[in-house]
Amino acid sequence: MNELAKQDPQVAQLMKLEANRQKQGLELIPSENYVSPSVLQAMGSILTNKYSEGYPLKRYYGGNEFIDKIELLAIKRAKKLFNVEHVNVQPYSGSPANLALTMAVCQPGDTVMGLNLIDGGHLTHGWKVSATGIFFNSVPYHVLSNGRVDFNEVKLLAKKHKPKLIWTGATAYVYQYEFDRFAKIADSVGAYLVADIAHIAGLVATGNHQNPVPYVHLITTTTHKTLRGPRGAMIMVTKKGLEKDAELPSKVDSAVFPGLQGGPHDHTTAAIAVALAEAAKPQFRRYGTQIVKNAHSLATALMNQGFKLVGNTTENHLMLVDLTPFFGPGGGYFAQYALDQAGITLNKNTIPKEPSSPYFPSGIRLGTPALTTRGMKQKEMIRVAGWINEVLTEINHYRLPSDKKDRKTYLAEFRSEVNQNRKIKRIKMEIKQFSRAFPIFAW
Ligand code: DSN
Repeated sequence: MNELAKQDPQVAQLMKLEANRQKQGLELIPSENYVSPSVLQAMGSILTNKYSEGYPLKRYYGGNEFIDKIELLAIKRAKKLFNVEHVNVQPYSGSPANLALTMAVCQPGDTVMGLNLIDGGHLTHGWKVSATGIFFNSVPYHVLSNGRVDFNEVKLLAKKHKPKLIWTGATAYVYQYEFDRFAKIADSVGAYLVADIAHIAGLVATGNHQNPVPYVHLITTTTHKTLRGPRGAMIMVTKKGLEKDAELPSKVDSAVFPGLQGGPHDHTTAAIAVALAEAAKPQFRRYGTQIVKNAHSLATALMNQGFKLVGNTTENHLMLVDLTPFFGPGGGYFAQYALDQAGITLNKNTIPKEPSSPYFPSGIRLGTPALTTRGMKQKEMIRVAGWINEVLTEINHYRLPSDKKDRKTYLAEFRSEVNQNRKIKRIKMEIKQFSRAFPIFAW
């Protein structure tokens, strides 16, 4: 029996159940992945015992001889992998990284532009309830009905509002981010341009996405999505960034610490270093290519089953399905819940020109990074699309009540019916059986 199970059987049992859920289901949330045993080992290590406020060789605590080496190694690996001039590996995760970046180049009240949340953008690109929208003047841009960024609007807004900072990047965007087009606009108004590559970092590292480095001044990324590292983040400064503002590295570093954070999470830093070394290997290059092939295969299979995909395509690792033909407005909730019961995890998500609301959106978002880590290929994607179709066809008679008062009872009945549905139970068993052939640490 391991130590945790002996000392705290309650937590150990819950962790075991979660491990089983991860093993026996199909993970299609495009921002999730499975880390390697090495990353896991670095993360769950004695490095968590240490305090290291400050930066390598300039700490406010003693005893950082080895921590300094670990952080410097992570920085060196990140600089090499992404071909950038400066890297800060200390942000706790993507949201603090994005707030720190905004603090680094903007004063409170300065104007920032980012993709509107409902259109697929991220909270920290200036959404009104995020600190980045509360303390800064946020001017969001939008997508067209095909889901593509409306570059005419970006141009007009940038000219009118003269933003200090423009974000590119998204959480639910099925096309390549067009860094070159953004750069023309940002440069024309003298704005800092930052690429948030959290979703696509692994694809950028493997050459499966346009590289932002020649076009942007700054890059932020989480390290746990397609990059397949621990839950953390990095802020990077490019050569173009240094040319615009030689102070950018020190502005970024002091915004992270002491501006926003205290001591870095040294166990995460070590795990980031490990993940960056893995991402530099040839098998990771093959992994990046396979993610995109799988996404293409899944998108095609879904469309062959009659699903309506935003943009009728995917150019990266994720796709958005417009479920209004299935459920009318607000059906994302039904789809997410029923698929979850069948062992398929994905997100309910807004679609362009969303006719309902973010909590009851009309679409779903799904992607292939995690299934690809398990070794699945195009053929398996066809099977996955088949199960999604079976589950959603089974529940396509549900409709979200337009009167909010009626929703609680209706949804409780929906959940109870789905929980008892024999077909969904049967699919769950099939998926459990199927998943056995794809162990989580396959590579
Ligand atoms: N929460 C992440 C996602 O799922 O896309 C973005 O931060």
